[in-house]
Amino acid sequence: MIENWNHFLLPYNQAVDELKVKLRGMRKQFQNKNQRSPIEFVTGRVKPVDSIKEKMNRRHVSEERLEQDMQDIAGLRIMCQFVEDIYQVVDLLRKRSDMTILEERDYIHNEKPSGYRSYHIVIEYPVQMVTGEKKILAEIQVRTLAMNFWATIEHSLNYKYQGEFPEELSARLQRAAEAAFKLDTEMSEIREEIEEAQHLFSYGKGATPQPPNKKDDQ
Ligand code: 0O2
Ligand code: 0O2
Repeated sequence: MIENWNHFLLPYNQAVDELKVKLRGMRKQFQNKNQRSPIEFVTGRVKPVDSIKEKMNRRHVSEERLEQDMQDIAGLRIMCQFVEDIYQVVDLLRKRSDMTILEERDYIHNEKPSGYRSYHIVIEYPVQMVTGEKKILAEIQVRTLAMNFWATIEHSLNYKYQGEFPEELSARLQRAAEAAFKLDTEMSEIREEIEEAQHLFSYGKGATPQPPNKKDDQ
């Protein structure tokens, strides 16, 4: 019986705080090199206790198995501009030595029946506690801004309908998900133009200009 949830969740809170700093740091490093970052922004949360209990009931997860069987008690989200950025971010995460990737789920090319798209990674992450090291699981969801827009709206509608969408609404959401993906595809196709414009725009905001075509390898 978990008697003190605050105590149980302490390493998860610490992991989310640390991972937010680290993932946001990746964005800063790109900006510092005057390069476009594949990461637009990062959010994170520890699953509220009520949601943990609800998911335990729904999935028949016992308290003894909670740490191993609920992979998203610590949840991070990385938002990207382009679909290609998602795979660049995933590659960067694979190379890190401060986390171990346990699972990857590509819901971008294998979208869920709802229309949901994102790339999910489950990591094992060591947290340094005063009592020693504690390895916890965390889920990182990597998605485009368009995928995030769709998922946020669909998630809030879920609260209203408790997952039991009327058929018409469900079909509309699936069509909206396809439209969002079409937007992502279109944006990828004009990506070079967009990147050039964003680079010029960042000069205007005081970034140090680089000579054209200079490979930025510092
Ligand atoms: P809701 O209604 O549940 O969406 P700071 O570090 O101070 O800039 P802060 O306040 O810690 O920011 O929050 P942050 O990092 O902006 O993100 C909090 C939000 O992240 C949550 O919103 C979630 O929507 C979202 N989030 C991030 N990762 C996940 C995840 O893996 N799963 C889920 N379900 N949500 C995630 P709220 O405030 O909880 O509101
Ligand atoms: P929260 O905190 O409300 O976000 P399953 O739950 O069986 O689909 P599994 O194996 O536990 O899946 O993990 P999966 O599918 O890789 O990831 C589950 C999480 O992905 C969900 O967390 C959502 O954050 C997100 N997700 C998956 N499908 C959908 C969807 O159709 N719509 C939206 N908006 N989000 C989705 P939880 O558990 O719902 O918790």
